Amino acid sequence: MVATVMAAITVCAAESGAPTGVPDVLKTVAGKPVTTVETWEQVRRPEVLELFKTHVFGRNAVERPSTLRFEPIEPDREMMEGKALRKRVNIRYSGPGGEGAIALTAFIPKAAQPVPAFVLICNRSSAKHIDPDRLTKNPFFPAEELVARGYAALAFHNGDVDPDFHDGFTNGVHAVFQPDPSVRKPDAWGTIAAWAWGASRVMDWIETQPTIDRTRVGVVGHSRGGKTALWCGATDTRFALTISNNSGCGGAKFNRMALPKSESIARINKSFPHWFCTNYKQYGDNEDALPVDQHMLVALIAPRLAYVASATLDDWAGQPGEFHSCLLASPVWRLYGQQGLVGETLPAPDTPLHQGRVGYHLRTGKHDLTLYDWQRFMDFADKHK
Ligand code: GTR
Repeated sequence: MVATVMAAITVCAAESGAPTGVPDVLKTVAGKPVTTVETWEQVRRPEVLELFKTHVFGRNAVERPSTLRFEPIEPDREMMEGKALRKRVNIRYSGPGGEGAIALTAFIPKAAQPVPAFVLICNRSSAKHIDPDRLTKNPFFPAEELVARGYAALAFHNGDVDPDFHDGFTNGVHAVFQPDPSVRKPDAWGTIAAWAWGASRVMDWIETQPTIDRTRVGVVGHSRGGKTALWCGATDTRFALTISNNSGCGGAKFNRMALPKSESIARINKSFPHWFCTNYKQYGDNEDALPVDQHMLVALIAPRLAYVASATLDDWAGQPGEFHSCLLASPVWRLYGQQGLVGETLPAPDTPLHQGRVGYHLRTGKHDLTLYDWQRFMDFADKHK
């Protein structure tokens, strides 16, 4: 691990010195340098968003459907020794291909003022990882800790939006809005885009809740959920904070970096053909042809808060690549007169970088979402409120 990290740091240094072939986040497609917030917001940011839709995640068939409605699953209940109110709601929608529902669980601390919130895109089983009854408490979703620190804890299962297997887009939200998969275009939304869409529908519900401060909501995801959180934060500017934990390839990991132990675009498309749009397939073993790299995904979050977390034993996610994207995205925050990532090289394990509006930490341990990670996310959110 140390050797991999050292080798990659050398690559980082070489690349940040004189990047060759790396798409410049602050240069328009026409080759013009972007030197003002106005040009970023009106020209370059829309271009970058378009590039990710066309080549990576695909284009949503629908945004907020007119059929969207919120239906309580059961009456609200006081939980956590009266410290929180639990709300369970089905976020329902329908389209030409049928109906869908996302079961949302929310624990909202009792407070005099509306509270900030974290929304977890849960890519592990709901029963063990969300458990609305809190008989099973899993650090993957430490609702009690979040509530104790004044945050509402919200979670939904990604599979409610679209089951995580390659079925040719005949189930889940894809089939609700595009019942005939044979007419899918090469830039039609994949499963990650669908999950991100689900998180946006949770935000639609949050906007109806007077006890939650909608201006301070973070979206959090781990691994495939971390890729999803980044795409959600990039596409839905209502989220004030975007947190990607161990997101790796297709998430925060910079592609144009020699990290042989980490997942490649070819590999991810082979193992998970449904995650990205069809166009993304052409970049397997052909990363240099991709008109974006993942620092541009992080940059789409600016000037809002972004956070990337890695784990020392998670070579598959390519820790130095996750760090490098934060570094190369940071000039966009500087355009706003803000600090992006404050730190030049991959920090020592368990030494979070929280000073700027792009946070980063490398946790000791394996690929996972742990209480340590959540505590650092809350520290960062506390610091930058
Ligand atoms: C792996 C996959 C990664 C990551 C991970 C996860 O199998 O290769 O891209 O998303 O699964 O979601 O746990």
